[in-house]
Amino acid sequence: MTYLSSNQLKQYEDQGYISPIEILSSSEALEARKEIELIEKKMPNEIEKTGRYNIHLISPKLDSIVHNSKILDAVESIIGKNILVCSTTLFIKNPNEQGFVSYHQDAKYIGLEPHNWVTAWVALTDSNENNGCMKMWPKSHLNIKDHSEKFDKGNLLTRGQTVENVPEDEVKSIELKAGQMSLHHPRVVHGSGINKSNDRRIGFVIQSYIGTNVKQTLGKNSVQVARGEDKYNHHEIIKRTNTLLSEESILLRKKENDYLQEIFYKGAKQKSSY
Ligand SMILES: O=C(O)CCC(=O)C(=O)O
Repeated sequence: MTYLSSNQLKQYEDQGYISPIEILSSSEALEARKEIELIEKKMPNEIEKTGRYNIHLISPKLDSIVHNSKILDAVESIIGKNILVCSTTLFIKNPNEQGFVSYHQDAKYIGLEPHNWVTAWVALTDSNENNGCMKMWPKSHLNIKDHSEKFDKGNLLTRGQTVENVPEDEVKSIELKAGQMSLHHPRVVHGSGINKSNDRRIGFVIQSYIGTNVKQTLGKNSVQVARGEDKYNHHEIIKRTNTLLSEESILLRKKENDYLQEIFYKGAKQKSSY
């Protein structure tokens, strides 16, 4: 099954990303935003900072996006028909906050090898230059680059990992409407600026969809089988949720998020404020 045109697949191969891809209606995106905001109201702090990972384990609406068949059809054309989901991240930028993301490559710190995986960035609000949309450096996915670790205040990345000297004139802004997504390669250099608008910018990032051959080399990631079958058994399989904020799912998410913290800070000299 495919959801991507041959031009889009060629764009992924040549440039390291595809955008935009239509996934949700604007009302479905709004429903997901409302579920996030309900969780924020019911459990303040639960999905902030180190809690921003794996919301799909406690929220049926976000779970249904992770298992959305249009997304999986697109992902299948890139990594093949056996697809695992290994984690998700909410990148929320509120107005009047200074959150930004330094230019980086996901593959440098995430421990997933080989790079038979892809990240889906689903816009739950419009995402544009004014509110700090993603920016990609085309063709930067051909090799791994050096990063420095800056730990700047406001940097939403765990160590402020930064690829220096990115040529701004080559970088492309990835503007999306609520409900659209981009797909990016594990090695493409990307980042984003601050939100200068009066509303939140919410990206729900499925990071990542991995092929069943992919191992976690820095620690442990549990997974859900999104499509096909897992013949390799490299990871523990965890359940999907159909109940908002069930006690069992909150505990499971906490355990998974603790594993992620170990991966993200492996060998780091300090921790970020996020
Ligand atoms: O949402 C952002 O601005 C950055 C997200 C990001 O770095 C990623 O999806 O890998």
